[in-house]
Amino acid sequence: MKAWLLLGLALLGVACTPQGGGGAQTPCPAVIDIPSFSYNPSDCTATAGSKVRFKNSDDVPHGAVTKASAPGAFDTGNLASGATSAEIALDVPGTYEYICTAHGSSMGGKIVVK
Ligand SMILES: [Cu+2]
Repeated sequence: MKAWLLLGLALLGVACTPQGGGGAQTPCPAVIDIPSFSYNPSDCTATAGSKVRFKNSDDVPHGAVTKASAPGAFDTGNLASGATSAEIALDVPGTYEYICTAHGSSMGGKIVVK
C-alpha cells in the first residue's frame, strides 16, 4: 500500500516537471487584436526587425503605449472602434510592456523581442 503511494507520487512528480522551461511563447501575429478591454494575444514573442499593428475590435476607443521600461517606445494613440494602427517596428530586443492609451494600466500586455 505504502509502496504504491510512493510510486504514485513519483509518477505525479514526473508529470508535473516543466518541459523545456520558459512557458508558452506565442509568436506575435501581424496584428494584435483588441476584442474587449484586452489584447489578444496579450503576451507574445517577436523577432527583432519584425513589425506589428494593433487593431481595435471593441466598440470603445483603445490603443497601446509602451511603459518607460521598454527598450523602444511606441504609442498608437487612441484607435477608434474598427481602426488599425500604423506599423510598429520592433527593432531593439527586450521586453516591451505596454498599457492602453485610453484605460491606462487596467489594460496591459507585453511583446518580447528576441
Ligand atoms: Cu483600453
